[in-house]
Amino acid sequence: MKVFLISVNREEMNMRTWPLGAACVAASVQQAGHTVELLDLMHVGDPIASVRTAIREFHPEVVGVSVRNIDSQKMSDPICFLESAREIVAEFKALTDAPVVLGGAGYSIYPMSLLEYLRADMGIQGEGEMSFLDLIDRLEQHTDMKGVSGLYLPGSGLQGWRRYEKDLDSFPLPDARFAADSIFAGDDFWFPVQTRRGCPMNCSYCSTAAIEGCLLRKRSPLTVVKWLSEWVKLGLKRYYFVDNTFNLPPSYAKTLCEELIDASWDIRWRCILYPVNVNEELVRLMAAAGCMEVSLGFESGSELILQGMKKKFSPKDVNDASDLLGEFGIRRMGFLLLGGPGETKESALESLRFADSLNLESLKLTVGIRIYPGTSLAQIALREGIIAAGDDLLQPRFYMAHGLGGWLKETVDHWMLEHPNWMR
Ligand code: B12
Ligand code: SF4
Repeated sequence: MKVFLISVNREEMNMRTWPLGAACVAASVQQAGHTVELLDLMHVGDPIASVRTAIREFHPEVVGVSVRNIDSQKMSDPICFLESAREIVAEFKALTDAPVVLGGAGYSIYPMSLLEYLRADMGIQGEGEMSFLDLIDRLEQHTDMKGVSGLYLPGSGLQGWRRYEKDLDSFPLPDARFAADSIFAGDDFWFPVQTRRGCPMNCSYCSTAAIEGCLLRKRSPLTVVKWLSEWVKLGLKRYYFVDNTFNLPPSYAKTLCEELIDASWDIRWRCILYPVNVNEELVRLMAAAGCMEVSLGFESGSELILQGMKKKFSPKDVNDASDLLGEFGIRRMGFLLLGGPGETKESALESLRFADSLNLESLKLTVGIRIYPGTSLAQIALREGIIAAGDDLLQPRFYMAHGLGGWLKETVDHWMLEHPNWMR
């Protein structure tokens, strides 16, 4: 079959990205012997014109649409990205009979409401490698869709329970054919690499369980290094480990670093750390393996707020991790999430002072927390009347502690004036 995959992610950022999720699905489709093309609209000036050209030149029999970001997650200036995605789906529907199948992180959070909103033919919640192939086979053989794992159809909903592949090594890794030439130009591109999926940490506001599930699943470190070697050969020197928690489990993180050290490549990488078990042995290995920056998502400096967010670390853990990383010359980008349940002026100031005391290289502040369906934050917001029962939360809705909004915004603005390395 001729399969066209398109990433509709249009968020503008300083950092260039590559649609890793769509590329993983494309690799799986290619390995099964289908013809596949991938178009990343992030780097395209006129998306509709690109879609028309693709249909004219490729004549797809199935179209997969990868929806990653729903909105900017900014309470003060919420930008919803769904309108352009809807136009793109409409263009496909107008110009071809090929079924349009949704997937991706954003889609997985809203499998039914986004299917209806974007007016697509079907959607697959969760990882696409197996389910999308199953779907293509059934389309090819004209058999019915009952039982396709994670598949949603308009009107009838879920067709088969989601399955989570435990051994990620069984999935092919995307190759350079799916990367735009532009990512090889310049040295500001951080090539995304995923070693693990799923997160068991269950933070109160987080949507990751809907996207990847709660069970941590891995690729073997050897497979990861083998994959990286292909990209290193092509000249890519910067990598971004997009795993939710690079350091969990610690034994995996250490083995991966050791493999990278053994490979002796001249590469640099960044990753996301969960501030527990960040000890000297790990940080030393990370630094030796090429880690130059970590995202340290501590979100608050108040013990009470951290407990409310269901974080399993204390401000002291964050402080210790941050100091160690600093000692080994690893840049630290911190994250604060202010205005959640229980937040008061005192706790917000405690967090700002705490972030200040860490002397981080940079800090991203978010004021007001985006409410995602199925989270404990959504339950709290419902109880407090911030959202209504039945609100699918597709249009951005935010939690802000009662009476704190205006004060918090002004206070954060004031602190930012004095901290040029802080951003929103
Ligand atoms: C790493 C990351 C980043 C990095 C990206 C680095 C890079 N070079 O790529 C950075 C820091 C830049 C980033 C920025 C942002 N991010 Co971010 N990010 C992530 C993270 C942790 C991992 C994404 C990833 O690469 N996953 C690995 C790939 C393989 O998985 P995947 O894309 O989900 O694909 C699989 C399935 O979804 C499915 N699939 C994908 N496409 C398709 C298509 C079809 C047809 C099918 C059937 C299946 C399918 O199969 C794939 C393989 O199994 C996710 C959290 C998460 N766990 O998903 C958040 C996440 C995607 N980010 C999010 C947000 C909000 C942002 C920002 C808007 C934040 C901000 N305010 O600035 C920006 C936007 C940036 C942009 N340009 O899009 C949200 C999106 C929520 C939403 N739906 O709106 C997430 C989900 C985090 C969260 N829980 O809130 N991010
Ligand atoms: S550790 Fe990160 S990915 Fe995991 S539940 Fe918490 S916020 Fe989500």
